[in-house]
Order: sequence, then structure tokens, then C-alpha cells
Amino acid sequence: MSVLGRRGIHYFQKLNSANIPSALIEKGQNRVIEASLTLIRERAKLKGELVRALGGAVASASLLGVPLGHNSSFLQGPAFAPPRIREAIWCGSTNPTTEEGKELTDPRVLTDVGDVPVQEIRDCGVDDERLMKVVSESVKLVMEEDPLRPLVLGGDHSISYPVIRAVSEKLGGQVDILHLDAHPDNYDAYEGNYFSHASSFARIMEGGYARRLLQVGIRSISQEGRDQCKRFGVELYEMRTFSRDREYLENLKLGEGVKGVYVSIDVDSLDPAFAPGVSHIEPGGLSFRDVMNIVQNLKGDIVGADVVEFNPQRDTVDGMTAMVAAKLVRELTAKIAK
Ligand SMILES: [Mn+2]
Repeated sequence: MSVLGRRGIHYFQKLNSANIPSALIEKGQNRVIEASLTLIRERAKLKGELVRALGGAVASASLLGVPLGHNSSFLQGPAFAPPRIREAIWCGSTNPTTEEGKELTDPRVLTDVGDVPVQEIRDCGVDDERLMKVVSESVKLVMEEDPLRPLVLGGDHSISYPVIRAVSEKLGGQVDILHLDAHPDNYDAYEGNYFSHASSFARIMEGGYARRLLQVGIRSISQEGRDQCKRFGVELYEMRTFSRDREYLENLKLGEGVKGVYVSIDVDSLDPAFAPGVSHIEPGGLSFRDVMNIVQNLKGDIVGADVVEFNPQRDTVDGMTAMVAAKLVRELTAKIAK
């Protein structure tokens, strides 16, 4: 792959030329970030007002897109996923209802606050530490508007770190995490990148945001990955023993005694036969119904969720994986909304 292809989906101009005062750049970056947060704040506020005006709900899912792909170690296509997932959620080929019958057109069930403008912020020279803070801040703005709960559209898996950090900080305590993935994503700093999509769960566990972390669907794990699982006390459920673990995983009860349950679904947890549009094709994965059985039977208060690593640049021409990602989002909506 070319260097440019690996570096990014946009060519970003260098803003820090020697003859430009750094204060000028910094002030401009602050204005752009403030404007980005203002749009999300106002959209979340409006959607919260709408839900409450319709009679309210105990909990309601609200989509927040995070089109970020540059922390991937391989391909960056997940940056293009959120609009493709939205398009598939509302595709006329299927009813706008969840399997158990919740109406997705009802704002008390599902709303949308739009995307964090990741590429626009990066184009202003903002570094990843700051960008991840903007992602966290955006999640908190959604949670500010009771009863909205964040249902995040990735993006590569690096976004789960700032999202879960925000959920835990906002709720004031730990959550239990159900993480479906072919990979444990717990490297200390993959290829030197602290924010790598292969390191997000190391950051989450170091931060103390999770009491329990259950990783399900794992079938590509190195020795470092196994060592890190031991270090962080991860409950590791590998595909090679799935038939043995199935009954337990299809009857999970999580989140009691903590602030609730967070569900993170990497689309590559599914077998590539079901979801070919991912960056890391790893045979031997879960079927779509396996994932549904685990998610639909899960008992617990779902305080947030994400669907990550869908790569539209690798999807079939008819967008099969987009529909798969969309259905994951729809069924997570059903779990959140009550
Ligand atoms: Mn993965």
C-alpha cells in the first residue's frame, strides 16, 4: 500500500509552519471544536425535548456517528461507515421495526444526533488526544439529555475507549462490558500507537472503567494478547470453545452492582460469510443468529453501545454488510429502549 494510502483518507495540510504563530492555530482549533460540540449539544437537546414531549421513556437510543478510521493498523474504510449504516437502517427493503416489535420510527425508541465531524477537526491540525476528548465530550452531551443513551456508529475500534470513558465518567462508576470481536484489542500500544484500534481495551481496563470485560468471538490472538487478558482479568470466550460456552453466553446477566452494561460489537466478530465488509477478514466466527441470541437474551440495563469496524470499501456491491451492521444497531436499539 502507498504511504499516502496508509496515512490517511484525506491529505491534511501542515498548519504549524515556522512563521505562523501557534496561538493563531490554537485559537482557530478551539473555535472549530466549540462549533462542533455546539451542533451536537443542540441536536441532542432538541431530540431529548422531543422524546419528553411525546410522553417520555425510561431509556431511548440515540445514534452518534464517529467517522474515524485513522487509528486502524490496516485499512481506514470504517471512517466512511456511519452514513452507510444510517442508509441501511432506513432502507425500504425491510420494516422499520425490531424483531420483537419496537417501532424505530418512534423517537421515544430511536433518535439521531449526527456525527462528530472527525475529519473536519483533524483537518485543523488537532491531535488525537484532543480529538478523543471531543468524542468523549460528544457522548456526554447525549447523556446529558435524559432519557437519551448513546448508540455509537464507528469508526474503527479505537473509538470505544473515549466512548466508554465518557459513559463511565458520566454515570460516576464502572460498567460491565460485553465485547464481541475476533480480536481482543488489548495491545499495550500497537505499532507504537497509544490510540490504536488494537489497544482500546487496554486503555479501558487501565482507566478502571469496567468491572467485568467479557470478550466473545475471539479467534485471532497473540501471546501478548493472552498475557494482557490475564493482566486485566478479562473473561475470554474463544470461538474454538464456543459450542461449549454457548449456553452460558446465550443467558448472560450483567451489570448488577455497577452502573449498567455497555455492549461493543466489532462487525468482524461475525464470520466473513455473514459480514464480508470488514478490514480484518477472520474465518471461523459467529453467525448472525449467534450474535442475536447473545444480545437479545442478555439481561441487564444497557447504558450504551457501539457497532464498529464495518468497512464499506470492502462490502459487496449490494451493501450486504451495511445491512448486517444496521440490523445490529436496530437490535441494540431494542435492548436500550424501554
Ligand atoms: Mn476485530
